[in-house]
Amino acid sequence: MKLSKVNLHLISSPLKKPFETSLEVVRNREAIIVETIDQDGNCGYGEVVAFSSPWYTEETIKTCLHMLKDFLIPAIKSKPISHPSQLESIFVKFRGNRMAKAGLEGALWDLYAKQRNIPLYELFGGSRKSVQAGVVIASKSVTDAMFSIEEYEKEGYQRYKIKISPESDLSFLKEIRQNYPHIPLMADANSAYSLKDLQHLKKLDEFNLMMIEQPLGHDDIVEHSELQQSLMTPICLDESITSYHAAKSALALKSCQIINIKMSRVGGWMEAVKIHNLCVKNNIPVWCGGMIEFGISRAHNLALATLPGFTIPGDLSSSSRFWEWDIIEPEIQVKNGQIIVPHKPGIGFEVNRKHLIKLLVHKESIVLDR
Ligand code: OSB
Ligand code: MG
Repeated sequence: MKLSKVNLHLISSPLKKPFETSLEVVRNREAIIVETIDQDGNCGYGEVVAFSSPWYTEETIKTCLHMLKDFLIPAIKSKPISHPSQLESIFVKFRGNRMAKAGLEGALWDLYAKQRNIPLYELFGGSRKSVQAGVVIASKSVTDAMFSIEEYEKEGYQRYKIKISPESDLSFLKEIRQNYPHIPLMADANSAYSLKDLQHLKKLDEFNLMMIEQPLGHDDIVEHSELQQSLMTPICLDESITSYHAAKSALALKSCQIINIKMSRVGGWMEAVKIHNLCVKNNIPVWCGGMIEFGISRAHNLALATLPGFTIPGDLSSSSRFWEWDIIEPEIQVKNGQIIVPHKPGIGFEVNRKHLIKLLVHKESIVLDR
């Protein structure tokens, strides 16, 4: 691929408003924008979406910087690559650290597609011209959540996801269903329950939810299987699906009826597409999860969601959902509940340099040729 340089941009931005989950309140977001440059000056972009602390996965922005600088980038420096699919065998000797890998892998796929002058989704068989938009409501106040739904309704979102916990679930869901009996609604627990809550969880069946996401342990597959047998509402797994093999186990044990695919959580495009193909073969619908990310990661997600198995609206919302300024041009826009997929080469969006510099905390460059 005639690589010449990798730039790592550490950026930081406050969220428009706090994102409140059962585990953590996110007020500020850091990310690493990975920029790979070839000898002709083409640039590819990826985004590392680990959080500043290890509340969602074990990785953090700092562990990812360490992995990129001390292992992943040196590995592609010592072994020149002609195609991004080679990363799978180059990275195999480094366990885990999937978000760090996904950030670099994404940048190389974007660069590769740009070198060939084709949209990235075409390399993976994506074909959808627009994707359905979904939004997440993450507030501990019912009043605030109701206000948010009213606002998002104006953009026509096709699916609403609320964050729940055993303390607040029934009051939130009752209030929402009283006011919006028919909106496509799902709930994400981020592991807030255990099997002891079985009788309580059964009460959620009456709210006509599209699914309940990751009710039990973040690393569990077996107990979700037990729970699914007692619930009418489909279970969707998020945190537990860390790889193709985890997805295979979940399907074998019937632990879920739906899978949330986040390419960052599973290590990048290749693993995400393998999980997608497995799910298509087994008639398991998938949707594209979000990470409160900036536009680079959202652009990759948008491309991923054009694949045929992505039949449920994902966590794909507008740039303005989280950010005063996003770092891509144009920003991601939701119109009538849809996001148009750009057909320009690579991820199809330009980097907004002015905004990137405004959010920049630290930059490092690693030279690859020679
Ligand atoms: O559990 O799906 C989750 C955001 C950060 C970490 C975990 C999750 C989320 C979301 C998606 O719910 C939010 C978004 O980016 O739209
Ligand atoms: Mg989730």
